Amino acid sequence: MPGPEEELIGILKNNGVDFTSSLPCEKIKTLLEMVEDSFFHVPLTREEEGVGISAGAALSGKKPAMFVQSSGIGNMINALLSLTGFYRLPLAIFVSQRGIYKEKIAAQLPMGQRLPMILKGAGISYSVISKRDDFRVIGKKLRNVYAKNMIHAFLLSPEIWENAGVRGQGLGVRERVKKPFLTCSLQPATSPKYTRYEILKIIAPYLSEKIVVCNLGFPAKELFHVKHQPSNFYMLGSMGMTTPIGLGVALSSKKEVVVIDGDGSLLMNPGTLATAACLAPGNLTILAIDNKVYGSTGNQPTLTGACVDLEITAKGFGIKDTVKAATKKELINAMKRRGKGIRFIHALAVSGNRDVLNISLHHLVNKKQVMGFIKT
Ligand SMILES: Cc1ncc(C[n+]2csc(CCOP(=O)(O)OP(=O)(O)O)c2C)c(N)n1
Repeated sequence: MPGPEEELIGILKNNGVDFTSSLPCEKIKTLLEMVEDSFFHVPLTREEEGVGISAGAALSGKKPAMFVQSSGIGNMINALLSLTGFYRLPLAIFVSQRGIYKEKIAAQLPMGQRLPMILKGAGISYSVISKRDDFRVIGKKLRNVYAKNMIHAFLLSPEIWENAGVRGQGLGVRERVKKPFLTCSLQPATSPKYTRYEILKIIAPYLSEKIVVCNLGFPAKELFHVKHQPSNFYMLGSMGMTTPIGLGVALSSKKEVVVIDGDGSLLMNPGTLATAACLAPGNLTILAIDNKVYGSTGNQPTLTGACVDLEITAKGFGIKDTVKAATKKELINAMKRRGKGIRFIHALAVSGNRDVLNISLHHLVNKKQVMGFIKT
């Protein structure tokens, strides 16, 4: 008997899906591997971008399908309504719905649980797919999407993939054969030595007494484990907001601010580097830990492994003080040396997460502690 992912891929193939794109969720990492292997697939930097790419593909006669997390729908709504819906273009959206089944991340609840109401309010039809039995409806709905030029969302519960046994290759990105357009064209001047966790350990002494705004997922959990202090703001959701939050604090406080961002998250909102460069608060350091993957959701490649150099990107947006760091010495020097303006540290990392416990601090307590620190 095929696994649920294989069954779903079969349904998509039978209904002519020929153009896919995705931004990962940990719960569907096996499905995403199979999608990438089975269809033309575009790895996205932001879910909203996928709505535009899918619209372009539909204009060329393709049958697009997207694979995203429920939080990603929040990034898509305007484009779905004023582009896809407005021009009556077809789009099937497979949504990994979080916050509804054995959810461990509290920040997933507000968006995940309200998703049906949000779709309803937006006039977007959806099907709840809680179990494999519910797959029966997918074929019919897909035919409608492409025949009647509709948007339809399939809300996939994490329960579907539970107990499905050993599935997919389960390989990290490094072992997977890269597609030709994902081959690396960049020759890094310096090569990564440490994982994100090891980098956090190296830089930890230089974070003391600073406001630290940390990227969601494993980065926040690892920082909590390596060096918790009342001035650390841990993100638990809102991917792409790390640098904007840090920028907001730096513009409103005299204290030193260190943003610990990730390549995937920074690429979701790269325009924030332009805003930061323009306003240039001298108390802001952006440390981008670049492991070339979405490390928190199963090591799916980001485009820093293909064609993007984050340091050059920051420079291009106008940040003058930038540096690459990979060795211990480079990382320490980068953290120690402080010019007058805003600074961007491109920390090169190897992929890999440390198996640490979840953050045992309520998010509102965290907020209170950070606000208390900023006031002092
Ligand atoms: C809008 C949105 N889309 C997708 C996700 C799922 N998600 C959580 S963390 C993460 C990966 C972040 O990657 P990166 O910033 O490179 O950090 P890393 O985990 O690799 O250190 C993703 C895709 C999310 N939380 N929100």
